[in-house]
Amino acid sequence: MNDTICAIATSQGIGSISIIRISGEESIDIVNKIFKGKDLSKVDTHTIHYGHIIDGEENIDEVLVTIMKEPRTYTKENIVEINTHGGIAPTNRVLELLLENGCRLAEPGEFTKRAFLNGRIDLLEAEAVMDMIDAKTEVQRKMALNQIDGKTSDLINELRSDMVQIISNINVNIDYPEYDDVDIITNDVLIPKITKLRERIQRILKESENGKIIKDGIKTVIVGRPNVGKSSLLNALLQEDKAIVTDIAGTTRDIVEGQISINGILLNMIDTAGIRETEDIIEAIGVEKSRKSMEEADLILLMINNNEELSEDILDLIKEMKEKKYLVLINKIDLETKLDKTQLPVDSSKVIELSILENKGIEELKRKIEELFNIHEIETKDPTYLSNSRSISILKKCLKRVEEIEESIKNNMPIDMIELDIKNIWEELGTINGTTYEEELLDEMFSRFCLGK
Ligand SMILES: Nc1nc2c(ncn2[C@@H]2O[C@H](COP(=O)(O)OP(=O)(O)OP(=O)(O)O)[C@@H](O)[C@H]2O)c(=O)[nH]1
Ligand SMILES: [Mg+2]
Repeated sequence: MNDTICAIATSQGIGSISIIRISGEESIDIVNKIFKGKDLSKVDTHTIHYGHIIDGEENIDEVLVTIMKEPRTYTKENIVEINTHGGIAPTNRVLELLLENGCRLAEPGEFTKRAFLNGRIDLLEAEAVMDMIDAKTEVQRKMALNQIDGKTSDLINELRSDMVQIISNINVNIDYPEYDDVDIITNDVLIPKITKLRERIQRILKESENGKIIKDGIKTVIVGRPNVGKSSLLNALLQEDKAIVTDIAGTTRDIVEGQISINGILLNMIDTAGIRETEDIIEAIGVEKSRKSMEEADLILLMINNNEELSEDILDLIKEMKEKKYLVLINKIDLETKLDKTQLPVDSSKVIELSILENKGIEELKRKIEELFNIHEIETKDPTYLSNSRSISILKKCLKRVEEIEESIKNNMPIDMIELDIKNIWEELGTINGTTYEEELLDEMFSRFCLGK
């Protein structure tokens, strides 16, 4: 039997109401011991009751108590919620009384963990609860809700049921090879089924990029040689003087960050130290950081100066970032043109001309970013995507193994071996929504939740 847990579910500070949540077999009995108004053990489920919380003779607070009896509750256990006045003192005093009367303080995420362990929600749905709490934009909220409603789990469940179909097809062949009416599973029959499965996984993974963008935003790094106007661009986008701007080359030495939103999608902007060879130890560390942020970026904005000739090191930078999404920004077009654009080894659709000084080109830059990441589509489509790195990495592993099976079939591997492989992948996929799970994973995952959830 689970012990009875309690926690303050609302954020702690001054507010008109605080909610203390209690879950477990004894929750009604425990609250009944400190409640004056009526006998809570005799009330109907899903009802609200007015009264006082008392400590012996002393009245502590005037409250409303909600009684929800299992199984139709968040945790599938008896839940009581006490609405106290929302100050720190009354809330803490009621919490202390609950602890003195047999409750244990819940760990972060423990209510949701119980909801999962008691089979009310699966792991993807549990993770989405946290995403909903963290949601800052409309599209983040919609994506979290779809996941809470099980739409994301359906993606995985459908994949798994396709696999069961394949496994049972193979089984019939192995177990009853003499039956005439059973379609004999030959490689010719199997290959298209596996290919379909692979394509489906690939599609889910491709779309999960949108999920990651909705959830984490687009990590956008501005790089280039010193003094080209990188910090000026950051400030212009943020519409505040966040980074120091001077005409001295090497002004920015550390990373400067800020956030803007394009149609509800967050752009995490990172301004970096201008890249050049330098004897200055501090600047050199900054340059190293610039290179590192390029590696981690979802989008690189390489800025060059219209008023300078193209240098070898810019060409090197372009080579380095070709694997990534990038745009080349030619800044200072208000000054005399010394740059020969035709020497740039990039497609002209990736080049934008700017004058930050004269506020030119910034809207075009935003438009290009929108295009590059299909932000319009992300914003308008119903967002059902895998979005957390845990599930995406499991699915990537499964994709690799499905590809291996495709190879094995082509090489005529015995069918019972293939069946075993497919079963293993089916099990692995189950770890995404927690059909199978390890204790350690649960501890790690739920510890990231907030208290009282
Ligand atoms: N003429 C002109 N000057 C600009 C423009 N954009 C920025 N500047 C100037 O260029 C100088 C350098 O700008 P910053 O934004 O500090 O350049 P940076 O790339 O961040 O430089 P580091 O931090 O040294 O790498 C400043 O004097 C800016 O006012 C522009 O479009 N036209
Ligand atoms: Mg700078």
